[in-house]
Amino acid sequence: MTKRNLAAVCFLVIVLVFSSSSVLAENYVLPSLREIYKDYFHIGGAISVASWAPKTLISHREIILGQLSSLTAENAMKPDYLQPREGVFNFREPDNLVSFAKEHGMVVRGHTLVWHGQTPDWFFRDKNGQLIYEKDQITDEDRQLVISRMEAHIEAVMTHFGDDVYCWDVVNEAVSDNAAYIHRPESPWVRTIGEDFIKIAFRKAHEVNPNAKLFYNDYNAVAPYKRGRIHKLLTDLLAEGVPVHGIGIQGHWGVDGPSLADIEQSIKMYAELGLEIHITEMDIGMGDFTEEEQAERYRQVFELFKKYSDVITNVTLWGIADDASWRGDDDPLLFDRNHEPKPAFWAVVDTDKPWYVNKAEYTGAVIFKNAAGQIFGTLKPGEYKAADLSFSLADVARIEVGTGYMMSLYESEDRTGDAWHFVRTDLFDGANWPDKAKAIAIRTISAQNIALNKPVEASVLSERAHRAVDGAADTSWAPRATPPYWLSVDLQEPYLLYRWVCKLHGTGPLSRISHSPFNAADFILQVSEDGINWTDVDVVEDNTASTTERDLDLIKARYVRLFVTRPTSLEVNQNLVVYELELYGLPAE
Ligand code: 9MR
Repeated sequence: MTKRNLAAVCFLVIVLVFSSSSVLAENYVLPSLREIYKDYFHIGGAISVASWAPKTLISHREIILGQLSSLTAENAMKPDYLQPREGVFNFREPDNLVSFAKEHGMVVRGHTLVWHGQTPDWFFRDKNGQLIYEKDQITDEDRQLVISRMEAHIEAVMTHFGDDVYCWDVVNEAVSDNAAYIHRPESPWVRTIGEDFIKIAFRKAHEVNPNAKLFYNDYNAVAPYKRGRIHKLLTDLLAEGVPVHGIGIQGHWGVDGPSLADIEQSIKMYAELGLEIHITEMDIGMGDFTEEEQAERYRQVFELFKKYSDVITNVTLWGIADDASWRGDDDPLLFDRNHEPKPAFWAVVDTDKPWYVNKAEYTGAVIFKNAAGQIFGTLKPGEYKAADLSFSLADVARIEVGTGYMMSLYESEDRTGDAWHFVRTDLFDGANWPDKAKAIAIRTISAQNIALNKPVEASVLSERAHRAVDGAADTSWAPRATPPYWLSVDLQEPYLLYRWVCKLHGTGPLSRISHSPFNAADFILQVSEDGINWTDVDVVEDNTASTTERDLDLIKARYVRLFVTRPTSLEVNQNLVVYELELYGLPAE
């Protein structure tokens, strides 16, 4: 279709796109992960109740009540908290956590009895106050003293909480990161008691409360460099009849790793030992990835957990919302700093669907706000006559269109004639809309990258140009030539583009940094309907960002070209690297 034809059917396109992912709707009931996953596993969260920390049990109460069926004290059941001095116990805050859980029908995971971290020195001092693990000669008396303290701590703590704490991370992080050892050699427990401290701890815990499920908990428990040694430790303990019932896989992960294959293989390895599996401290740091990529990663991981829900019985997130995470700026959780659900939350609501579909099913795909910014209407995908709406378009000052949807307003009730299309989030003046718009259609639009594996050409290094559209994060089109030069994609049919993404040098597997002078500095996105005449649609200048991600006013294109005039910000290095050019749009017909 030529431009003239387009005009002939009065296809008016007015799109003001801006990409803030502001809250879609305040007037809906958030789905509950606790309910959604009740036939699979507990959904847990680490809660901060420690006297020295912000109390998320209060500040994040609504999310905790709505979403969780299992609570872990982030710090308040660790040895330094419970027994800061020998015989002096501090149960007040953890008791509050336990009462809260009981009141609301939640279980409590105990974390942790024996660890090298957050454990006071007094455990390891002899009668004279000397640190036993610093001695040249450790006597049997010294060893027995440390064993008796460890056992006394286990006894006091497990007796105090009784069956209110249904499982314990009896031993935490005892396996070395160094391939030469199984047991972390520098652990004060190993240095005073010896490697047997693990057996002694589990046996004591079982004796104190035979009902409690006893876990060994560790980080990097799915990483090939470490999991073999964790597996060996557990195998040996089980062979000796030590009462270990489960493995806690912490799950402090990233968007790009560990791989699903490593996670799955590890689940199988541990399950084959007959152990129950808890994911005990899950969070997925954003790194330089987008919220959408984080969401997709959460979706995949939860999909895998569901597949193994016969052995995985608890999935606990290490925190509640990004404003209270030990990972600081890495925003690794399902709720943002304003306690609003992130794409990652919506992704796990139903792992069979994209996050934005799940979101739209609850919030509506489009929300309508008045001049005061209040929501007075939402619409799910579908077709509507303006006259039938439960609210008046006259009140609309602003609309917000969810990712993956397009709203069209039509001049006629039968949706022929002029139409205005809105993609993503839109600010608009309500002027004349009630008179003009007689019908509304809200449709899903593809959130797929339409450049993926399409035919490409380039003015230089053409034989490698396909690497920029192959979807692989580690293959690139990287010409060394005198600019300007270009790479063009044939979309094979006309599209209305609404967004483009360009992944440059810094996104590469060896760099992964958000800004770099090696990233392309000046480049232009051009479109064409015939592959001959090109129009500039977006100009990027003085760029150092590794990922360029920009919205476009809906623009029709069959061919798209990346035209590069300055391949880096450096005089001395003129090597361009494009890992991926992604294009998003709707078929123009
Ligand atoms: O989240 C906990 C943080 O508030 C503490 O400062 C930190 C100190 O050791 O411990 C964090 O929790 C850790 C958990 O107990 C064991 N696995 C690693 C967790 C993150 O560091």
